[in-house]
Amino acid sequence: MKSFLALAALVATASAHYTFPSLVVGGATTPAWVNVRKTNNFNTQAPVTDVTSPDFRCYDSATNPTAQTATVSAGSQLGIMSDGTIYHPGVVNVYMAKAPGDVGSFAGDGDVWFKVYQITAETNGGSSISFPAEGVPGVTFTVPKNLPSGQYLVRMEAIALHVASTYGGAQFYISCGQVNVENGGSGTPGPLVAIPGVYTGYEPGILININYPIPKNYTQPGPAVWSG
Ligand SMILES: *[C@@H]1O[C@H](CO)[C@@H](O)[C@H](O)[C@H]1NC(C)=O
Ligand SMILES: [Cu+2]
Repeated sequence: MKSFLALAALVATASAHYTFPSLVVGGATTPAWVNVRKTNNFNTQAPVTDVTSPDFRCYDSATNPTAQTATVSAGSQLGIMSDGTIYHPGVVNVYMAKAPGDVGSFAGDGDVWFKVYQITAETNGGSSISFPAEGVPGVTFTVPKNLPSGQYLVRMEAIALHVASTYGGAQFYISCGQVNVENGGSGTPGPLVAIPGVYTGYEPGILININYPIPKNYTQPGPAVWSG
């Protein structure tokens, strides 16, 4: 009985966490880990907490994954879907990086990442803070219309802030999908950042107590969104 309860508790804990194994292309959710590189936590669903770790990029050092590349049109809707919901309170950033050639062999090294989408927190002068990304199954955003055609990594980053009041407490749920963008434009995405490198972990939106005192304002981590 005791071991059953321990197992039940473990399962309950694990089920509260999440991965992002699917894209949503043309309104259809792709099967798990087909167009998204399989992450180390595909079983445990455990987050990354070290923003300087090489695994902070695509969290796939142990799986050595290959993925298929999904075709999307610039200006169209692209989604990223979890295996449940974004259970914890927090915020979302979506980054992209252009591969010089085939994205399947692109590691994403260097200052190549730009932000295409975010969901931040809503504050109210210290009387309340809310997290629109909390509890949703996934996110959908517009592939920037002026994004040049070519192959890209798309990196989902859901930052859970429920225990973020000490350094390393914020939990990052991340994965990288592969897309081939068609019908693109001639924009110049930026600002460009390296991942890891984009955060130190001391940003006010990462090292934060969301409970007390209630934050008066919230600063979304990372560069501004490039909307093309
Ligand atoms: C709120 O704004 C102040 C002043 O700009 C800044 O110092 C602080 O870090 C911000 N807090 C958060 C949680 O973003
Ligand atoms: Cu958790």
